[in-house]
Amino acid sequence: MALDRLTVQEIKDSILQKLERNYGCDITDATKNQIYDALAQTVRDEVMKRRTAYRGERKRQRCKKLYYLSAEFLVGRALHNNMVALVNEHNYIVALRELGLDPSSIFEEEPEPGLGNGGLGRLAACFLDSLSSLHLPAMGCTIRYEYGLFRQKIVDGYQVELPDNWLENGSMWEVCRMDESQEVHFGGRVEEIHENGKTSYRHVNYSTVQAVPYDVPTLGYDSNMVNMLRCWSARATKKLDMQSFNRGEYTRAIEEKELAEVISKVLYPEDNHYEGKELRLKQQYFLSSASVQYAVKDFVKVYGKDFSIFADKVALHVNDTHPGMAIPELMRILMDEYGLGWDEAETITKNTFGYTNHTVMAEALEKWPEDMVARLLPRIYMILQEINRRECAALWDVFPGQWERIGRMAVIGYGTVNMANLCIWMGHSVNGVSKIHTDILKKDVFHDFYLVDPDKFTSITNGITHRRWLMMANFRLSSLIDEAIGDKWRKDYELLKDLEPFKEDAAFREKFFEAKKLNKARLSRRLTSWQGVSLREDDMFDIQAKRLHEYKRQLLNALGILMLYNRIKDNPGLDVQPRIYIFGAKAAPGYYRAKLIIRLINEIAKLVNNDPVASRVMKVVFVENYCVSLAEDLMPAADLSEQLSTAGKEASGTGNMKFMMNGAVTLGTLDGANVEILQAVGKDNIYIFGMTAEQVEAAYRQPSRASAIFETNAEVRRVMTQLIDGTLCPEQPGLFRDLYHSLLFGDNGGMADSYFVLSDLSGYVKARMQIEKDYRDRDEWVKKAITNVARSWIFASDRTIKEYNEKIWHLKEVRL
Ligand code: 26Q
Repeated sequence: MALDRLTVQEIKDSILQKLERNYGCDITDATKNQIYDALAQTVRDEVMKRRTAYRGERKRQRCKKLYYLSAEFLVGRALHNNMVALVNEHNYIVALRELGLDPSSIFEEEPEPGLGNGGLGRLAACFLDSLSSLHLPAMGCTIRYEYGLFRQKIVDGYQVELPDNWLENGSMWEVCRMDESQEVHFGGRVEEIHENGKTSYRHVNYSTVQAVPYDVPTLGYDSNMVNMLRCWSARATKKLDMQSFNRGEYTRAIEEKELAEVISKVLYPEDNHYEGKELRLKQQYFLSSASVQYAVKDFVKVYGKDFSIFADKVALHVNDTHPGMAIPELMRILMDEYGLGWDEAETITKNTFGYTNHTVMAEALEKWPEDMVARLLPRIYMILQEINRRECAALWDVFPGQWERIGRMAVIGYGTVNMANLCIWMGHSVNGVSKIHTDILKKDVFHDFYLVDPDKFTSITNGITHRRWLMMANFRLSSLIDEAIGDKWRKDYELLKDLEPFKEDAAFREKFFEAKKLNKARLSRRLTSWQGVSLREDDMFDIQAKRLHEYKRQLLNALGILMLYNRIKDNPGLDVQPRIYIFGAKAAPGYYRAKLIIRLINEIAKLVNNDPVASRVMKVVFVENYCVSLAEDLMPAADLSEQLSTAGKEASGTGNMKFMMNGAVTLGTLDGANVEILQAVGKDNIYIFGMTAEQVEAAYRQPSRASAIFETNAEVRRVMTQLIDGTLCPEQPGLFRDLYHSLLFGDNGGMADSYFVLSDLSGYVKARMQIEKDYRDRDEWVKKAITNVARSWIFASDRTIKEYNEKIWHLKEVRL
C-alpha cells in the first residue's frame, strides 16, 4: 500500500486550522506552545492513520508477539522523530519556515519524557524503534512515572535536583486504554484449598492497585507498522469511599488512595546500583504483573486456552532483572487462573522468557530480602520457594555435594531472593550486551550456570537507532551522506559502508568538516541560551557525556585536564590545539562521591576558564541536565568521544556508538563495546589506552600501586596535591579530601584507587597529547572521522534486533 504524505500546503492548512479550532487564534498571536500543539496534532493524525491501517494485522496473521519488559524506556521527544519516521521531515520543515517559524524552537516546547536513567532505558527505546522499522510485532511495557529522572541544576558548582513534572500539561502522544486496565494484588495471605484430591491456592485479603495503560505509538520508518509502548499507571481501585468519609475516616481513605498511586509516582534515580527499597519492589511487581496478565489475556483472545502453543506465540523479554517477577507471575496465572499443573507451567515459562544482563558489578545485582517478598507478594513467594526447591534438587544431580556452589546459584539463599539466578534458571536465554561482557558473564559472574547449560548463553552487542541518532540528530551529515551515496542507507543501515571511499575525496572531506563546524555552532547556541556559555567553533570538541559513576572515571578526565593545565602554566608557549572539554553527567542524588566529582569538575572549570594563559587554549564546560535532547546536540558536535571506564566494568556503553556514528573519534579503554569499535575501525582510527580487564582483575589481587605512583611520578603528585592545597576552591581547601583519600588510601578498608585512575592517568594524558597532534592534520583527522561513520553501521540497533530475533525471539515480519 502506498503511503501518502501531507504536502507543504496541507501541513500549513492543518496547523492553522488546529490553532483556530483549539485556541481560536491565528499564527500571529499563537504562543509557541500552542503552535507545538497544533503541529504535534497534525503529526499525530498521520501516525494514527497508519496505526489504524496496521490495526489487527498481527492477530489476523497469527504472528508471534514480543513483550519487551523494562522498568525504563528513555524514549526522548517524539515530534521530530515521528516526522522522520513519516519520511516527511522536509515538508514539515518547509511548512514551518513558510509560516515564519523556527522548527527547532517549536520542537523544544515538547516536554522530554525522562522515563529512564541512562543506557538501559535508552537501549529499550532504540529497540522498540528498530522492532517497528523491521516490521516485528512487539509491545514495550514500562511504568508511566509521573516524575521521570530529576532535572539537574548546577548551583555554586553543586548538583541540585529538581522534580521532572513532565506530565504537567498532559502528553500529546499517549492514548489511555482504560478498557485494558489490570488489577495487581499486594499483601494478604494464601489459603490452601483441598478439593477432589487436588490442592490449589487462593490469595486472600490482599489490597488491589489498578494498572491503567497509556499507549504511546512507535512508528516504523517509512511504514505502517506501529508498535505500542505501554506505560502502566497506578490508580486506587475504589473511588474515594463516601461512606468512610462520613464515618470520619477521611484521612485514611485519602491515605489509601495515595498509597496505591505512589507506585508509579517517581523513577528511582540510581543507575547501576541496587537498593532494597520496598516501593521499588512494588513498582517492579506492578509492571510485571500488569504486563503478563495482559499478555496472557491477549493470547487467550486470539488462540483460546491452548497453552501448549503459548511460547510459539508469545515471547517475554526482561531487560535486566527489574521486571523479573514476571516469571513467577506467569507461573501463577497459568496455575491459579487457568488450572495448569506445575510441570506444564514451568515448561511454558522457560520457553517464553529471555533475559538480558546489563552489569557485572556486584552492587547492581538485585537481591531482595526474602521476608519483604514474602510479606508483599505471598503467592509469588510460594512459587519462588517451589522453583528454588526444584532448582536445588536438579543442581544436586549436576554438582553432587557442592552445597556452596548450589547456594550461590539458588533462587533463594542466605535470606535473599536472587533475581539474576531466577532469570537464568527460569528462562531459555541469557545474553550479555557486548563480547567482552558476555565473556565475563561466562567466565566469572554466571560461570556456574554456564557449566550447567552453555547453550543458554549468547552475546548480542548493543546498538543504537540510526534514525534518531544520525538522521534526526544530524541532518547536516545525513544530507551529506545522501549526496555521496544516495538515501537508501536510511532504510538499509548496512549501506553506510559505502561512505568509506569518500574519505579520499577532498571536497567531501571539506564538506564533512564544515558540517561538523555548523553542528558545533548549533551546540554553542543552545548552551548560550541554556546556561550562558559560548564555545569557539574552531576548537576541538572533546566530550564525555554519560551518568556520573566512579567506574566511568570522569575523575580521570578531570585530573587529566588539571595535568595539562599545569603543563601550560609551566610553559605558556606550549603549542597546543585549542580544545573544549565538555562534561554532561547526572549523579544519583544519594551518591556522595559522584556529586563531589561534579563539584570538582566545576572547580577545575573555574580555575582554567579564568586563567588568562590557559583559557586561550582550553575551556572546561559542565553542561547542565544531560538528557536525550541534549545528547542529540552534543554527539553531532563532538570531535573526540571519551570512553574511559575501568576495563571490565562497562557492560557495553551506547554513547560510544552515538559519538562514532556522528564522526567523533574514540579515546577509550578496552572495555565494553569499545573493544568492538576498535575491531571495526582498526587501531589507526581510535585511541586506546590503559589497563586491560585481565590486568585489572590481576591488580585486585595485588597491593595497590597508588602510593608508588604518587611517590615516583611528580606530575601525578602535583595534581593530587592540588586537590587538597587550596588550588581548587581556596575558600574550602578541604573540600576534595575524600577524593584524595580514596585515591591514595581507599575507603573502609578497601583498596586505594580501586578504579585505577592513578594507574591509567599517565597513559591517558599521553594519548591525549597524541590526539592534539593528530587533530591538527585536518585531512588525516577527517579521514578517521569518516571511517568511524562508515563503519558505525555495525552498531545500528536494526542489526542488534535482527540478532535477538534470530537467536531468541523468532518473530515473523508482519507485512501489510
Ligand atoms: C535496580 C534496583 C533498584 C533500583 C535501581 C536499579 C537499577 C536501575 C537502573 C539498576 C540498574 C540500572 C541501569 C543500568 C544501566 O543503564 N546499565 C547500562 O546498560 C547499557 C545498555 O546495555 C550498557 O550499555 C551500559 O554499559 C550499562 O551500564
